[in-house]
Amino acid sequence: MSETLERKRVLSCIQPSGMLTLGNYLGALKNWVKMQDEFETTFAVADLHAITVRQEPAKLRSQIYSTYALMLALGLDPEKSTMFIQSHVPEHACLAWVLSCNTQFGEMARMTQFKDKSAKHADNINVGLFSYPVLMAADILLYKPDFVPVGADQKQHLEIARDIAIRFNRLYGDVFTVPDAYIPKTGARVMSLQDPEKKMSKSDDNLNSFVAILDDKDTVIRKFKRAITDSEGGIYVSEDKKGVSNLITIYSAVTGKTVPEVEKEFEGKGYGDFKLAVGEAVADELAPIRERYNKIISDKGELERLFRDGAERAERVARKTCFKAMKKVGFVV
Ligand code: AQP
Repeated sequence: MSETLERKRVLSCIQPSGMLTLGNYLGALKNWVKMQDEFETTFAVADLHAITVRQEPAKLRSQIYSTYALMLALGLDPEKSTMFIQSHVPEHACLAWVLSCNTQFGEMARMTQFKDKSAKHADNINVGLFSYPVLMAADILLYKPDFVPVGADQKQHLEIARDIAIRFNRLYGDVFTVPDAYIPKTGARVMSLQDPEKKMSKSDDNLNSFVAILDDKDTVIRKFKRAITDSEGGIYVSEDKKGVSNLITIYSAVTGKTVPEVEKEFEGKGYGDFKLAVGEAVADELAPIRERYNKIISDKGELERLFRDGAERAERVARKTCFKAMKKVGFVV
């Protein structure tokens, strides 16, 4: 059997709900790039998910382009991976409906992200926000992946996707592969620079709380200089020093140095020097990405060709699974 046939399938998606952050990069995309050589990989820009929160249409459109372009700039390769925009493959919405009718209200009501997001967007607690995990289950199950890379915050949603798949298979026969969580060996959980109790998020209203991958050097350094630390002074990882610990995690992820090595490097130094070093290391890592991005985004025609082609490839797989599920529930297909 050829090596290609033996490769396990992996799928992951990212929402174009803002400019991608250092958290998205260190926690997800940096690993996706590595996975391309080991797995058969599928990556989507999850625009359907983004509208669970109110988006300004022109801004959303531009963020969809920039998210796709940034995925390319970071090293995702359409020759190696299927890369597409979720709304270009209508089977996502179609399967989500079939799965919605096989998911219980009570299961959705337990989702902590719904509770968090509805608290944050109290003026727009829409049905899509509530049933978001069913759409996520459809995103996953359509491509029959063996693994789905998930951060701690998405674990509950993968669990529900597994439950939905198992139940559907039991009721209607074998349609879906039940995927496992993939916890990458490396991959940092990056916290907000302004509130290290919260994860760094691209949709945070406080622009100083996150570093966007496309921020220029001065902005990156300024944001790190303003990062919340503490008044104790030592540079080491500790539960009581969440701000400093977060900066150490970031520095370690960017430089490849271990945490003890970082602690040793900054022994006896002040927060000012430390923050500057983290800022410079991050800015140096991001500079070439920004350069590649600027080139890619300036050729819209090529970008469109790539994502249309990706959607065609994705749909060939998605259509098969979706038709099978539709047939099983009794539709005439
Ligand atoms: N702070 C983070 N640290 C590590 N990993 C992170 N991810 C997101 N933030 C961090 C990982 O990035 C991938 C894509 O995430 P997403 O954009 O689909 O949704 P999200 O997790 O909700 O990311 P954001 O930035 O917080 O978006 P908004 O603000 O729109 O909700 C996922 O693998 C995620 O774990």
